[in-house]
Amino acid sequence: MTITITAFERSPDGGKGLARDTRVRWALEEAGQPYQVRLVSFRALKEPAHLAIHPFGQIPTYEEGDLALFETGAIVFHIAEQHAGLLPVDANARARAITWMFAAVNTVEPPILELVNAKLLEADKPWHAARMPLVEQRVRDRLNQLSARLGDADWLDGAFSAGDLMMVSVLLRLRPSGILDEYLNLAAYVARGEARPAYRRAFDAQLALYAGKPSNG
Ligand SMILES: N[C@@H](CCC(=O)N[C@@H](CS)C(=O)NCC(=O)O)C(=O)O
Repeated sequence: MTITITAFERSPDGGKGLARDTRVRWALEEAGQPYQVRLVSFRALKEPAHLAIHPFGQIPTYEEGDLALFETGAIVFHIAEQHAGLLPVDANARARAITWMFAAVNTVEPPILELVNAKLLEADKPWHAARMPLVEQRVRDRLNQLSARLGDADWLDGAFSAGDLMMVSVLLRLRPSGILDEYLNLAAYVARGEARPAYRRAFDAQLALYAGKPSNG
């Protein structure tokens, strides 16, 4: 059955791989599953046809036959459950990998998003400069903990899993801030994720769509 995902018609990052379709593409590449992409404009995101598959009017979505999914955590989990390579076979190791997926989107991504949004949407507010150190500290608090847990391991829990795929994807959004590079082991962890052939294919596929196109629209 054909898998169709959605992505921005014009990505705000111009193809730097920070839009969340990249993590779904990456999971599909790791799983060796072909897919097609339907591009959606910002206006169409909020129109009934798209809202029928994504109640919050966002990308990415995932469609396969009768199944329509939204939320990257759920989509990557579904892909990992259906195909080998992203979740360990051992039941306890599998449960731990799933725990890391939740940790990525539920515990690590929120302070990172707060930072991204503060820079993007609040820079003109009179309280912006006073608030930024607080927002950055929340990110560093989480990274201190994650960095301590990762130590000098390659991946979070043994072999690479969907937990790492989600965590690396979440951390990537921090790179432009420079904070990621304060943590040598986390920066190396992200670079290991980016070096995976499946990630490269996913990144290149989204870049090919946006290269040379204006990013706003
Ligand atoms: N929690 C959602 C977040 C999805 C999300 O924020 N998507 C962004 C693109 S990366 C989007 O569609 N933004 C446009 C909008 O919210 O209008 C997920 O992980 O899938």
